[in-house]
Amino acid sequence: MFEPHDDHSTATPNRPDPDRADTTPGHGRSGHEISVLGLGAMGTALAEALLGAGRKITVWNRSAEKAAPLAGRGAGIAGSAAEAIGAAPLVIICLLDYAAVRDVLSGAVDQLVGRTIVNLTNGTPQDARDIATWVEDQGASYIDGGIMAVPPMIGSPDAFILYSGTAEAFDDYRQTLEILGAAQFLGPDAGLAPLYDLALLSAMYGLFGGFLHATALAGSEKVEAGRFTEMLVPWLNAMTGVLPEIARQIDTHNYAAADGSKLAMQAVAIENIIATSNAQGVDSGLIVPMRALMAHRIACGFGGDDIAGLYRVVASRKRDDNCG
Ligand code: FVH
Repeated sequence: MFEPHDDHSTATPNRPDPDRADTTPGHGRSGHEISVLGLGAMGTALAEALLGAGRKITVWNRSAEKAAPLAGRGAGIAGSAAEAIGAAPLVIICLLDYAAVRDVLSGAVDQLVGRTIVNLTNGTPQDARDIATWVEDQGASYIDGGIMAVPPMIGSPDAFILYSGTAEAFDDYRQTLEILGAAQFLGPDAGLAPLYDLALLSAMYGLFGGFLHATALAGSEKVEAGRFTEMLVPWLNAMTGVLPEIARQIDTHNYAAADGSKLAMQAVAIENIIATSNAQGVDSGLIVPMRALMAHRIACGFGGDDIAGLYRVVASRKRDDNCG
């Protein structure tokens, strides 16, 4: 089943049909410019932002009922993923995982030729590289993306999205992609966007993990999370201000503590955090690995390093190789 948005039917293009041709009558089979596959929290936000910018879109979701509110706003509804892919030259995919993406694309081989696939699903660099090769073998262009925003931020100036893959296709559709959030292109290797995405998310989870542990520790003496957070946020803001200096130490391979905050001193504080967590009945699982990293670096003879010295330990999985 396919419910066209209008009746400007044209032949399916056999090559990507870029933004610069947006004023021509109709791009896909129904004149729709963009198809959005996946209407979870994020896919819905993406579709709403495109509709809000006046774009003609076709949407598809495995559970069809999620498409109904968008149909009410003028989106065309495709009855299958293959129909959605065939309906527009630009196809934006935002599903739970790459297994779902592979499922959906492999059922639409005949529709892929000439499309540009922008996959905003979270995955690994290898996932992205594998699927890029497969998609390109089917005659389509591939761009991988990492969304650095939560759904309510989509379309706002705070959202940014990382892209990598076919540069020409990205240039063609940059204008459209900028509707969703600031578009940052990282290069032709499709694996780069997921690599940056996962690295940024890793920093976020470190922050959230530290926040949860700190709040639980304060909470063990009935300090309310809200009250504690009033103190925590300015402290963390001050600490993020130190990150560029730590990055400089990493880039110059000069890890010596210049300001007196030596690892040998910090290891005592970490030990006290763990001992206090245990004494207060708080799980110390989030902080214990930090102690192990510090112990290793100190055992290598680098107790005079700043926290930046731990980069040497983290950056190599082989502990024997990172005492340099
Ligand atoms: N929401 C967020 O905060 C983050 C922000 C950063 C980027 N992520 C990534 O975006 C992908 C989608 O996330 P989401 O928030 O939309 O996730 P859900 O609301 O859980 O929706 C999942 C959609 O995937 C569909 N789906 C799942 N499995 C399959 C499958 N085997 N075949 C086809 N579709 C599938 C699901 O369909 P349904 O359950 O409604 O039928 C939803 O459309 C994700 O990679 C995040 O990491 C979001």
